[in-house]
Amino acid sequence: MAVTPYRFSVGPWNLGRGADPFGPPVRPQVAFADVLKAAVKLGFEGIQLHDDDAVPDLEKLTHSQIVREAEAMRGTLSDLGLTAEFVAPRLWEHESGVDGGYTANDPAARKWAIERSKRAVDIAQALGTDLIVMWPAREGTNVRESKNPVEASGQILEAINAILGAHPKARIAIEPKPNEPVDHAFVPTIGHALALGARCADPSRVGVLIESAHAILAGLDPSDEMGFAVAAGKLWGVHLNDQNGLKFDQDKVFGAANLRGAFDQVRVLEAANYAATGCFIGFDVKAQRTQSADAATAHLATSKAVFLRLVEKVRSFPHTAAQQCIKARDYEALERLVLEHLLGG
Ligand code: 3MF
Ligand code: MG
Repeated sequence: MAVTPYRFSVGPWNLGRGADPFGPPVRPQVAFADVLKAAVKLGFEGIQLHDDDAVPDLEKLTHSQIVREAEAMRGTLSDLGLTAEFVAPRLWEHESGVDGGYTANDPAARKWAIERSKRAVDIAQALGTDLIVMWPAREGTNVRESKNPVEASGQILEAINAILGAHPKARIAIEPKPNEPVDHAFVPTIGHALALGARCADPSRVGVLIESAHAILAGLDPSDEMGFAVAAGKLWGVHLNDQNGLKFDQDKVFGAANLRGAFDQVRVLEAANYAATGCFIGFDVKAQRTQSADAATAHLATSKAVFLRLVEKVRSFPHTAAQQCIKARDYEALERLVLEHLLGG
């Protein structure tokens, strides 16, 4: 039987300018057309888009202008053999979203957030995808007493229902993250995301997108988070990357901090036959600040190469020997087997 190849995707923000909270940009902005060229060159088929990546300045446009621009973007992508994976409403950069969108204390801001999310559904439909990614970035608090967590769950649910109501085919993948930019986020883990999905108007249309680093920031194992979502039939996207413990969100190259952890994630994806679902392998990785502009796509090439090497490692894993170790409850022998295999022995 032929093995379904993996499909890879990338977002324009992964070709960043190298700015961090302590210093300005060090590389010129990569023009959108060049992002697409780089994606093609690196063998990525899917483009992940924020609503305003797909339709710049969308807040200044009418509804029909937004749809027309999104349709034009679809043409631009398909001319290059690319396809839009998802659209994510970028609520966290707009002044109305300063206190969060769906859970803002100001009712006018909450209304804005829902309206903007519905526009993201229109953009997604015009781009030919049903998938909306919801990263609830500022849906949380820096001062715990500033919001009511019971009300916040209800407000997020209301937003989910509004998005689902915007189009009968719209599907949402919630991308949880425990902190950054807020201190405590209301949707920190896959368990929270799935529980919200189960309570919405149409649970069949809500799933999750798991980012490795976000799980690590929550003190969890990304491969177990993936396994939990797979068991529920809800793993609709991944943002593979790496994270060196509990720090700022590093978006390191996949496998760069914990190669065994990366192997374990690929192991779950392989066991789930993820490639056959048609869902994408996305990388949410940042180029290092020291990287020169002409080499600032290497982090993507390396992440993809590491992923494919790890697929081979999973496929060539000595399963029978592992089963014998497990049967004998000799977990030290299993540990050795895994490490030797990863070391190439
Ligand atoms: C932040 C993220 C985001 C989301 C993206 C898609 C900027 O930690 O991971 O990347 O992935 O906005 O929703
Ligand atoms: Mg991400």
